[in-house]
Amino acid sequence: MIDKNSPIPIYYQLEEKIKTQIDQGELQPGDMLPSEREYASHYAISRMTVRQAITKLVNDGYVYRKKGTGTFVAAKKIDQPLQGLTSFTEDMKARGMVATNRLIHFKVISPPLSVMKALNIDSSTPVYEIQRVRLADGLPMALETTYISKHLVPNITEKLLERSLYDYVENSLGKEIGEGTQIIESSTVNQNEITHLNVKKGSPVLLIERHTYLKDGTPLELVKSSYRADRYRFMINMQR
Ligand code: 16G
Repeated sequence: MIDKNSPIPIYYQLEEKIKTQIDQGELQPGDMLPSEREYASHYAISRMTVRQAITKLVNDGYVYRKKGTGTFVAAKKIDQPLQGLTSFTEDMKARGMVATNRLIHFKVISPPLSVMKALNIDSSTPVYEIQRVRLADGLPMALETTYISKHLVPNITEKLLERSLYDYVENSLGKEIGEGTQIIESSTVNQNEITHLNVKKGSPVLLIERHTYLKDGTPLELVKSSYRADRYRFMINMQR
């Protein structure tokens, strides 16, 4: 029950209660939450307080509101470890999900300065610019733009981009991927991300820039991705 004499705010008690129900599986992804009115009368608290708790849960990605229908439990966030240098396809496979890709654009360009620097090439080196939506079990997770030198990774085709790029580099071209660096920062979606990630204006995203190198030190790729912050969390193990 809710303890009205507790110094813990009532909205927070309700929020924690609903969170526990979600974590313990009493409320499953896709389930509709009771209405504000039902919560209010069940716990004898005000609707304003209920709204405050639910708004907090919406902002933290636990539930989402559907206009004119109600509030629903959101899909669980994916916890992505930051230790290994893995591909999207491998990440999804590791958690029993199926990765698919939707190709947005694919062309050969003359590289802009930032790409020249990242790939250590000059402006005369043609570069593939690939934009794909990465989906897990059919749900869009990230919008990813990859720059990769055409000389280093030749013969990329639309068909191939339906599959794993790392698999092509390693198993078809026989090149060994060595290491990468990654920068993660927060932002909100732009118009392109709203369209392709199927989210509302103002939704949070995690912007990731990855620089990947082959074992011999040659820069392999520059990748700029926007991950849905309501679907993804990054996890790091720390030792002392
Ligand atoms: C991940 C990588 C991306 C890489 C891709 C290869 C991040 C932020 N990005 O999405 O740099 O190009 O995997 O995936 O993790 P694929 O082999 O499945 O095509």
